[in-house]
Amino acid sequence: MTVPVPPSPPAPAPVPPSPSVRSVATSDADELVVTVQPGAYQPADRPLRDFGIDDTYAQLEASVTRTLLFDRTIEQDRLEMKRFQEDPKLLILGSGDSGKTTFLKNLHIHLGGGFTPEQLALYRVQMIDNMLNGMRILLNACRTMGYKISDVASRDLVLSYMPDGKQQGLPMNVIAAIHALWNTKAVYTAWKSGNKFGLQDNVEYFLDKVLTKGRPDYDLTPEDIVNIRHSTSSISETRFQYGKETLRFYDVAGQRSFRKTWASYFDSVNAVLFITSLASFDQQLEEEEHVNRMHDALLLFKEIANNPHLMRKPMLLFFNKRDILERKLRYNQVSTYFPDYKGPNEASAVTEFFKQRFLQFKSPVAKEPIVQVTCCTDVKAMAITVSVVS
Ligand SMILES: Nc1nc2c(ncn2[C@@H]2O[C@H](COP(=O)(O)OP(=O)(O)OP(=O)(O)O)[C@@H](O)[C@H]2O)c(=O)[nH]1
Ligand SMILES: [Mg+2]
Repeated sequence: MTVPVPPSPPAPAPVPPSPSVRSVATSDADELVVTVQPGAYQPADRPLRDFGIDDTYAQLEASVTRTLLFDRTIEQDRLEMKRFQEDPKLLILGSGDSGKTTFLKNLHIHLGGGFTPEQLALYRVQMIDNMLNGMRILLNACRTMGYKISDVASRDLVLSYMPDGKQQGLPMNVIAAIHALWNTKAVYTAWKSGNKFGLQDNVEYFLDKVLTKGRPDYDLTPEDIVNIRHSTSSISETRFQYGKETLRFYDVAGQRSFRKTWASYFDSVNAVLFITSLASFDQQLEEEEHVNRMHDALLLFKEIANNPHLMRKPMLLFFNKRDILERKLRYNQVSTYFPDYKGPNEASAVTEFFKQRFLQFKSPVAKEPIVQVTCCTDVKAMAITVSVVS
């Protein structure tokens, strides 16, 4: 018996290959997603029903654009991941106020070609804030320590002035008041004891020149920018081109409460730069006032240097703020804070002492760290350090 063969259906019209059209299967459906290069698809090229889409051209174009964006994001993510894996990455660690962000600013100056107008405007706000707050902290310290301020009008003006948060300068009467107060014996005496009440290191730099730097028409210099203090509160990535390579630097927030966020970076970085402040031997932590900052930095270094993800990676160790150490040693004894220090109260011997204290915590499997004694606010001298790091 012969079974009648039904007539074959008409063969579908062959679809001409087009480089501008491709199909992508989505992960969760059999659905065919069509992506078209922008402007390449013309409705006359192929009827919409070829795509199984019964729709208007405008709707197709809108869906195509959406899909294209999605598709590009996947492609961009893949490329970004590849670049991330290949680019050298350096993690900058250390306690709060040790100079991590200041080092990064030097990278901007020496590798990055400077700052944008938006960054400069933000730095001006921070500089004005540093000047005003610096003087307020000094005035409060004078009250606590019983140093009498005779210029009551200037004091009240500085304590009551309310900046708007976007201030690019100070009013002339406030500038004059800060200048007058800065030149009094009471404020000077309080400033010398600044380590006892968490005074920022940059107060002298800015208040010495408040008459010019406080004005709204003053142009910031690179030196001003590296002296500004604004504590970091999250991890940021900055990329610099160095020859053919893209270097990625990660600046972290150094205060204790932020340190748990660092660990997620340990695995992927290629090297660590640990910065410690030599000026911290007589200071207490901002976040925990009974803890000496140098003791905190030593314990932190011990933890970092022996971390299983980091201990075999190259490490740079900066002893920063050598200029402040030199100044402090004129009126402060290291042995008061580190009774086991028996050497002379002089910068190079003290630096060597701290260097040995840090290096004793180095892991036995680690390579010798590259040690530099730095002053991150000395922009010219930092050019050499920046080239060593890069
Ligand atoms: N005189 C002097 N000041 C420095 C030096 N390095 C940094 N500073 C100042 O110290 C202050 C703190 O520096 P930052 O770079 O903000 O410190 P950080 O380590 O980023 O601190 P966090 O963001 O809180 O973790 C700023 O006012 C800097 O200008 C230095 O070598 N000498
Ligand atoms: Mg910082």
